[in-house]
Amino acid sequence: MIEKEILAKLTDNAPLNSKESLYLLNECSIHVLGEMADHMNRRKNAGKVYFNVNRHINLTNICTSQCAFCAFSREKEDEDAYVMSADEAVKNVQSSIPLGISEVHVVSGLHPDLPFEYYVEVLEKIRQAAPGIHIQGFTAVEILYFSKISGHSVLKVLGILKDAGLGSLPGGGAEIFSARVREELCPKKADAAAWMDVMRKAHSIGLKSNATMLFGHIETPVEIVDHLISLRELQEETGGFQSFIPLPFHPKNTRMEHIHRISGYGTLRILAVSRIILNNFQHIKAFWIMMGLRLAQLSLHYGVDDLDGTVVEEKITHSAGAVTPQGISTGELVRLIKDMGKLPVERDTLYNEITVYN
Ligand code: V47
Repeated sequence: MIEKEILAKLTDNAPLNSKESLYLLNECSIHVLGEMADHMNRRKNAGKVYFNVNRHINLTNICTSQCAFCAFSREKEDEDAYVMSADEAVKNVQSSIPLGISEVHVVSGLHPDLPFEYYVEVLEKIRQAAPGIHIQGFTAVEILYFSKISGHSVLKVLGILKDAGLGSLPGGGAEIFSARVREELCPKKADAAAWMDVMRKAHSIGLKSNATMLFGHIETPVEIVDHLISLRELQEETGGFQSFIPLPFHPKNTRMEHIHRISGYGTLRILAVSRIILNNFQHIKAFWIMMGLRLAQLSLHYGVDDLDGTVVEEKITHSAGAVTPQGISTGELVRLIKDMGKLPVERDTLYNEITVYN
């Protein structure tokens, strides 16, 4: 009965309520979920699967946040703590230009003493050295931190960064919005309302962003559904989210090593449910670095229409035990997508099509 009601809503592109969403997450068969998610995805994106050629840069691993799920962060005194100079960041970008990158993705720890001006300098120097490359940088949590260390309002911080070359915001730092989970996993981190407020302000000045959800740890199905519905409501208000990226938790080398990694089955269910609940998001992205290539490939039939990416270097998940390669060539990605009967499309950050691989 409830499945019938859900199907009727999906046909009308009407938003599902919490009860219907929980039914999908907890009870609905994976086959039905896959069918619904794939149907919705095909309606939104036809058979296209997008990818972009990008490079991730993590300016520093020194972080005051000390989140329990993070294996990347270090204290200043640690032997393997590092900070890149602005010039080193530029060199990293330049070394990837021959690989055809159209985007650089900059996310870092909350460093205790780097001034806000350092981040502005990084942007300006990257823009100067590589003017054609879109800079997607700084999670909402970093933006709040910049506001704190600079004394500027969030809106002013965003304006300064935009003027210095920032093109859009990544979706990190959202974790799970539940206050209960944040209290346990990341008590020092900005709360859900603050994360949303940064996104609202970024969207209001024309900066698009992504959104994420870290799952497969201590969250409950209700908390997953609440997270997704909160994002859908904010998207209804601003329309500024481009894609949603569910991130499966990697426990290795974290303070939560006792948790078993979520199964491929569980991951596919969450991807499919995300596609179905987020009916006003155009794109659902699989970060194959965290999911593994094979599962990411399979996810293309469970609502995913975007694969990130031909990354050259990734530190956050690899610190937490990911065994996926650090990067993948465009050729490999194209083959992987075609093998699933889908049409590979290289895109830029704002989803303009660069090459369609017919
Ligand atoms: O916020 C940290 C997650 C995020 C672990 O916007 C972990 O296009 C799994 O947000 N296991 C940062 N996940 C990365 C991120 C991202 C990645 C790719 C694309 C985009 C985008 C954004 O990584 C953090 C946190 O949720 N994370 N540690 C871990 N052990």
